[in-house]
Amino acid sequence: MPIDATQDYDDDNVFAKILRGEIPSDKVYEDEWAFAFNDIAPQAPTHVLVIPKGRYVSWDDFSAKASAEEIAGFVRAIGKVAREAGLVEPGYRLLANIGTDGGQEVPHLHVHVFAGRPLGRMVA
Ligand code: DGP
Repeated sequence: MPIDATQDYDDDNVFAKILRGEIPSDKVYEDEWAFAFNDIAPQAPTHVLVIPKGRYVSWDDFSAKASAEEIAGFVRAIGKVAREAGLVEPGYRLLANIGTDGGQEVPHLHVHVFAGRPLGRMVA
């Protein structure tokens, strides 16, 4: 069920539990600002989720409230995940779903990293 991106942060969401180590995940990267792990239902040969360590419901929440340091750290972490996985060539796709029409299901900001096959031309 897609979520309302304007809701308050829910500390019981599944990615909060992954961050706290309460449920397992297949970690691929971690630093001060971000945590990255393989998606449980991959839609491409590589399908990684990168999440900020801070409590942000969505990209909207994050872009409005996060500090410049947090934003820089998160954006750099996404780039690092892709570089360390060797994705820069032949390329990859980043995607963040936001709110009901965006199809966001987990109320903790996450950026999808897709790669490993030609992904085609993106159309909404
Ligand atoms: P979105 O629709 O953008 O909110 O995508 C949520 C993604 O999160 C979806 O691709 C499946 C993934 N996901 C949901 N629950 C879990 C989980 O417990 N572990 C992992 N690794 N991924 C999950």
